[in-house]
Amino acid sequence: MGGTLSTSALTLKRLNVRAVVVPLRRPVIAGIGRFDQWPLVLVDLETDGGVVGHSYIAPYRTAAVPSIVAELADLANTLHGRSVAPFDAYERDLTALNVVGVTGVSMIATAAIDMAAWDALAKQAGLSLAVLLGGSIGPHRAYNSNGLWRHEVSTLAKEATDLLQEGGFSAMKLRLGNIHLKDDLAAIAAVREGVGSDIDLMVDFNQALGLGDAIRRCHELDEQGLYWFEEPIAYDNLRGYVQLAQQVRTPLQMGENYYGPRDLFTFLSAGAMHYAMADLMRIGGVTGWLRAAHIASAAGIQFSNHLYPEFSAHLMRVTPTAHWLEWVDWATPILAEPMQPVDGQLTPSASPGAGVSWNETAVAKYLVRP
Ligand code: SMN
Ligand code: MG
Repeated sequence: MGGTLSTSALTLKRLNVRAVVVPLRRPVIAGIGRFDQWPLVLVDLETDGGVVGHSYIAPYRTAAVPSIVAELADLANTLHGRSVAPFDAYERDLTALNVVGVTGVSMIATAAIDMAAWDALAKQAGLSLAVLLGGSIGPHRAYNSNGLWRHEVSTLAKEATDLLQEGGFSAMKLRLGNIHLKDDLAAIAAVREGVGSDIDLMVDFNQALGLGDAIRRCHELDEQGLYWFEEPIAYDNLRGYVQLAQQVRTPLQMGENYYGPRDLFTFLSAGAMHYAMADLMRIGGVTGWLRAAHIASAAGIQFSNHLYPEFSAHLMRVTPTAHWLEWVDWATPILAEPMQPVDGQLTPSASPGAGVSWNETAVAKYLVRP
């Protein structure tokens, strides 16, 4: 990592990690499980000068929080007294964690620190994160992902109408992957009954199907005018995705479960999908996103986010093939200044940093012991 001629003015003093479990307005029910509430690990990266970088990550399972908090404590030890340099930290963390694996908890902890470090750097510079990264502030089209889970079909038409109205949206995502085709068709019909056919309707199978069933199901649904088919089969079934991508007419969307930019490279270079997305917690924070976004852009593949709309809205501004922003408001209960969708678009915070800070009263209310 060539020399130490110049370093950022920020030196890490302490990493403060807390965990909250917040309520969800609508339970998340998908092929990967049911989640009635949502754990968030909150990271405060305190620096000598008083600047504090913030980030949160959401590991789905409350029971997984202690392992992530423990890994964050491990990484914090390696950072103490060092200059805040996200590139260097990312490389150092993953080199150190190689011995226990560089996916899973290792990447999640690396990503959480990386995001907080970028937030601190942007605050120190007095710039919004998008601007620090060389971009500008502006709105980006979003789809409302706050509902349409795999619950009772009779509720879907009304819920779709609600989702449309929550922020002037014209796009939303329905979760499919029922055992029988007729139930997937009924869910699509219910959404269309609620909001008509003019909206962009993405569908997400959350890895529910085997390859054979997926080939059949995707062919059967190809006539439905859906915007994308997301994760029909197990996310790591590379050969299966390559076969599916050659067969379906509706574009395949993949990537929320990729750990680090190389996973994206592997699937993209094999021709395994038509659209890509990244989840900041798994792709490796801001540093991992930037690398992944440039791989996607070089391949000419449109790139979306998965969750984390606050940081992702900044990163879309420096993503050459930026596609759709996924809007979820799941961190809103503990954020001091939550984002607000307007006319189906989201604009990153113009304040210095990423715009993620805590409503401490709410944090105290939802705090859990890690
Ligand atoms: C999803 C997100 C969060 C929890 C479960 C499922 C889904 C998505 O895959 O892409 O929004
Ligand atoms: Mg998904």
